[in-house]
Amino acid sequence: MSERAEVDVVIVGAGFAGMFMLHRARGIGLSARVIEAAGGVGGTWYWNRYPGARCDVESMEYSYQFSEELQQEWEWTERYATQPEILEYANHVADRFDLRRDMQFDTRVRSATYDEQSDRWTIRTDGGGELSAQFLVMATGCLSSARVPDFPGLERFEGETYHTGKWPHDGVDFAGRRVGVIGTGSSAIQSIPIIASQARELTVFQRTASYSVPANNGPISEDEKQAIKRDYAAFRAQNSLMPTAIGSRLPIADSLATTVAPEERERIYEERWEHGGLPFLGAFLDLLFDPNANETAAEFVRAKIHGIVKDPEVAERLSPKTVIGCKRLCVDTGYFETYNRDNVELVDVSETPIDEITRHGLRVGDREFEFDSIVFATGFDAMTGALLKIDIRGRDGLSLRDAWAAGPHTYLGLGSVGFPNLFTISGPGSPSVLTNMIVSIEQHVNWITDCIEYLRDNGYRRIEATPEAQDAWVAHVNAVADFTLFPKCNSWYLGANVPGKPRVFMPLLGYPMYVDKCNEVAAKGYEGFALTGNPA
Ligand code: N01
Repeated sequence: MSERAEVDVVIVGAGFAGMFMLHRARGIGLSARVIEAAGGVGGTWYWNRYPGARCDVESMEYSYQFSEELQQEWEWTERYATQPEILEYANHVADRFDLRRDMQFDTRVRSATYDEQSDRWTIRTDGGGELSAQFLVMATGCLSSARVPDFPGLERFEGETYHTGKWPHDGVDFAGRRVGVIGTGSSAIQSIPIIASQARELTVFQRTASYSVPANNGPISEDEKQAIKRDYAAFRAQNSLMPTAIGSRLPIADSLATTVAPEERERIYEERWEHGGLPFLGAFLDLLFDPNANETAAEFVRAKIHGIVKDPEVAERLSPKTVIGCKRLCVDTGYFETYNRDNVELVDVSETPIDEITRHGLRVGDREFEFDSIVFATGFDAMTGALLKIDIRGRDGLSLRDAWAAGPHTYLGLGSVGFPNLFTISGPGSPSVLTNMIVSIEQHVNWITDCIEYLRDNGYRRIEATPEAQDAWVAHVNAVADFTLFPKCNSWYLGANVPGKPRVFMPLLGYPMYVDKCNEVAAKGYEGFALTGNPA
């Protein structure tokens, strides 16, 4: 039996974006319903339960700032929070702000269709549900569409398979098992040391070696927490001035790697390595712009790998030859050390790829491997995957899949031509994954809420990006990317990890300038958007 609900806003996704969107929508008196495929809140932190899953943004920063009470009362225990702790935080927020009563779990949105006569979206879910809403907000996440490559024979394997991004809720005990891990990105790098400590044998299949910097994780001291909590607002304000909206306590240096004396350069890299984590890439201003500067940081990490890994051949295989930072830098705890264990083997599949999955394992060239379990740490159809899984039809029946066939086209990453009253939170064309996601999410949700309030207060019923503004914005996002070294690797930022996906750099570098632009657009009555209605 089908039901039809009428609301002001339908929000797709109950991760950090969907939760805050619901809270803000209620705050301006809108009726709203969140539709979520998972059985609970938390988005990426609901699904990614693989061993060792943690955030690579420090916990005092990776949290909401909209409520002073919330940020004062919540106690993080470690510098980098574990997945269970972040999920607990998400559940706490859902309870504290009474969000669940407007959330529908275990429900997947199949389609969304815009009707020009009524200026409303019809949203259909699996199980036959139907909703009608004036506004549709896609809070579907950037890394939520887990991807297993199309290996021949996948269905033949008789053991157990797992994807890091869809991990069983009860956990997996690898004790006594022979395990194969495919992939060496962030998820693999976090899980491999733990799987290696449990499994009888672990074989890692590496196509591209990754740069990784130690997390140097540990408990947060009471003093450090209190120092931040004494003036949390000032701490947040400082972070929002950083290009990535992270790390004002150790910001990007203003010196150049290419002009500083070599001994001083080494000292600075050493200092950042000891500090740990993503700020390593901020050691010099030119690291992501100048290939010669970049190579000095890359060489420093390669030397570290050779210093940690005892077998020089394995160390060489683990040493990336690509630009450092143009794929997301990994942050680890004991990753390279794991290759000193007797039960761990690294197999390079960069030249001879995995040919097929077999009944008992997999085959690479003439070598057969037998496993009890295979772990796919093979990543996501990032940024557009979750959106394009839904059959979204805008004006004149235009499908989003067709509109974005050559790559995503948006204005500010918030709206797209042909799709009135549809907003994307942390959409392609916005800083999103190049920032602290929660900061970017709050900025987008606040902008969207203010925009809807403006439309309502001024008698408009429809908003849509104009082609001119969108074209100029897409050109701007590309120009910014081309000014950096980001387009130099086959990263998921470019869609290069998904065969056939258009190669377009999707996020925008530079949070503060982006925020200024969004504020300016709003201040000018949503310049670059066409507004329709009967303004008062
Ligand atoms: O995915 P990835 P991920 N044969 O795409 C390999 C965030 N995150 O889940 O590089 C063999 O990075 C692929 O090889 P290659 C973070 O933003 C954050 O690890 O394409 N191998 C690569 O090694 C991160 O960037 C945190 O050549 C194949 C791996 O699979 C993003 O999520 C933790 C293959 C995929 O790596 C995604 O990370 C975890 C094939 N056919 C994730 N296909 C933290 O906050 C793919 N691969 C710390």
